[in-house]
Amino acid sequence: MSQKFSFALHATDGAARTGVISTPRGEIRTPAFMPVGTAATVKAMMPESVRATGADIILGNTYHLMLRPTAERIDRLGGLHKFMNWERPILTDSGGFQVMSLASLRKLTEEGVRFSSHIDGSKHMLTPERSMEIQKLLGSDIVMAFDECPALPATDDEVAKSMRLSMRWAQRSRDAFGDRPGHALFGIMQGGVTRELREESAEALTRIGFDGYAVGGLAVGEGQEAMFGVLDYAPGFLPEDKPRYLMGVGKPDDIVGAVERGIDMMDCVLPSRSGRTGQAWTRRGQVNIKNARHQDDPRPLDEACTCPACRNYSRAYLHHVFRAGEMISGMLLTWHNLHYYQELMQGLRDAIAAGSLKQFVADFHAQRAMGDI
Ligand code: PRF
Ligand code: ZN
Repeated sequence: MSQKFSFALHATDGAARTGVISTPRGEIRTPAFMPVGTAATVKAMMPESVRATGADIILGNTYHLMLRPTAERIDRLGGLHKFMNWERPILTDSGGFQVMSLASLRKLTEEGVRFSSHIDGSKHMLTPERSMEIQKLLGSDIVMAFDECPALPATDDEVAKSMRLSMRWAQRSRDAFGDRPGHALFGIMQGGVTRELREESAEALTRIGFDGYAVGGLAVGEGQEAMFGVLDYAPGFLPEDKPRYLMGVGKPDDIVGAVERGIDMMDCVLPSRSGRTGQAWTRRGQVNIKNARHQDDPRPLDEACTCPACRNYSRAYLHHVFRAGEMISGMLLTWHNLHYYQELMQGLRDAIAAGSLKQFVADFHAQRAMGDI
């Protein structure tokens, strides 16, 4: 019985890895994609449907839940898993990144960050200690250290100062988290696109010691080439025997490139958010269901896809319900997109296990180059 948190690597192919993270709430097959459930729901999806797409773990947000309905209320109601009816693992982000992108009147100090809620303007303070407390009240299985993610472009000096603050916060997060068997704490590497800063950050985190390591501070406007440039070396600075999580990534081709470079976990709002704005992701690339070319098309989005949107509905229907503003539009496209993402992850895991990742990636790009049907 594995009641503790652990990571077992099963196979590697080049820098890519496949394995299993074991937690008391179930196993997470890696490389893993985590759908985003910001406000205690993966928008437009029932939890059993999220599971049916193949997700082993979802992500929740400290920032949103502390403001509404509050971490204390979720704790009184039995924790986030029970509250939202998702029994499997949940990873929670620590809040700093969302404060910087969503809150107003932010004031950053050594202590933490003071801000006004984007919902009602109420004033709050997040510190490493408070973030650890909130994530504990939520009952998170994988807790993220409290960090700061500078917006790029920034000077090397700004990125270095911010990274060193995040490393001091990482130590405070570690101290405040304490020892919680079955729950994991992940550190977050920062350092922008500067190799020396990434290396310094990785060393600081490794010295503190975490159950897993995230690569933060990427996909913030630097572009795919610069991001892959960092991923060519950054995962190699981290312990081989711990999971590596690339935060907030990405498009299907970002995911494939990150996995090729040694990333084990990712999350992104893209499949769920774009499902609600009429964008579908398929083997052949992106499809805009709003486009009039679909209005008489009796074919499914993707005849090879086994999701409910593709098994039971035509492009003409998906086009119609989107145009009519019907709720089933977001439900069906989100389901399809999450199904596509999870199938991509399964394909990556199988290819790594078989030692055929190069061929898988070549096929992936060749199919996309063909364009939509
Ligand atoms: N830090 C945290 N959450 C994040 C990021 C980060 O750097 C990113 C960057 N892509 C997304 N989410 N805590
Ligand atoms: Zn489908």
